[in-house]
Amino acid sequence: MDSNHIPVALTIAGSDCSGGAGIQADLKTFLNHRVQGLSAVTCIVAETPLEVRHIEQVQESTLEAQLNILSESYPISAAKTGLLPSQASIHSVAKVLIKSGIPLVVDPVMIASTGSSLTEENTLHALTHQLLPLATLVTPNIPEAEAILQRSIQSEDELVTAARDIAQCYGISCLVKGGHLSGDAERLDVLWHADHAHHFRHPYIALPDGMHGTGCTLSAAITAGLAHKKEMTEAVSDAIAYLQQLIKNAHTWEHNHHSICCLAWL
Ligand code: PXL
Repeated sequence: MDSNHIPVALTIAGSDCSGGAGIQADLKTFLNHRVQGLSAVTCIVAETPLEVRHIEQVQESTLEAQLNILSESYPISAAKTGLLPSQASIHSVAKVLIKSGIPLVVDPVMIASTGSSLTEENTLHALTHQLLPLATLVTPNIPEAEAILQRSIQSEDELVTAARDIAQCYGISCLVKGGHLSGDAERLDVLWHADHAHHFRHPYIALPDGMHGTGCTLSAAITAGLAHKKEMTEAVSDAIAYLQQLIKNAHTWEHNHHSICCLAWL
């Protein structure tokens, strides 16, 4: 492989018109990692980090047409899923990916940082039964891991057992992000991979008001690392360090008496 090689990665996610999350965050992250980004749009969300106002789902046939033409046409090295708003969208993605064998990172997006639900009620079952068995890695935060496991997670020990149980249940790797646990100084993310727990401890940085898209950006950075053929632990470790830098240097605008901000992709 020559040093000019540019791997191709695919994101299957929703469009965030404010550009901080979803497809837009993923493509910016791929670009920052020297990865050619392809995208299949699952829904169009009218939102900012402060408000989710409207969601329109893309028809199944439109989603499948995007997935089919891309998988026929490009040597995709890795793929990720973000917001899959319905059972039907999960079914379409599973149908195309089951044939592909492409390394797949699943970010099990359910709720926006505003607290608004982004998915139809019955999607969790389809996600766990149809998509997780096809994944290489799933990247839940604590509320998402609690939904998958149907139990609460309240300590770092429970973070480790959650990562292990999800990984073993689906025969995949699992990164549970501990950002929602309390404490001032540090946060722990736990990767269960190849029968071992890997601990990633990092300083706690409070997210500025009006920020979203950290989960999308982290999973896209991991996907970019896998597209570059990094080992899983290296891809995860590098992606966490990358996201920490972006949060530290986030850019804030004042407008109409509120603050709104964006990760520092530039
Ligand atoms: O941050 C999760 C997320 C993912 N994808 C889209 C979103 C959001 C949050 O708002 O809008 C499209």
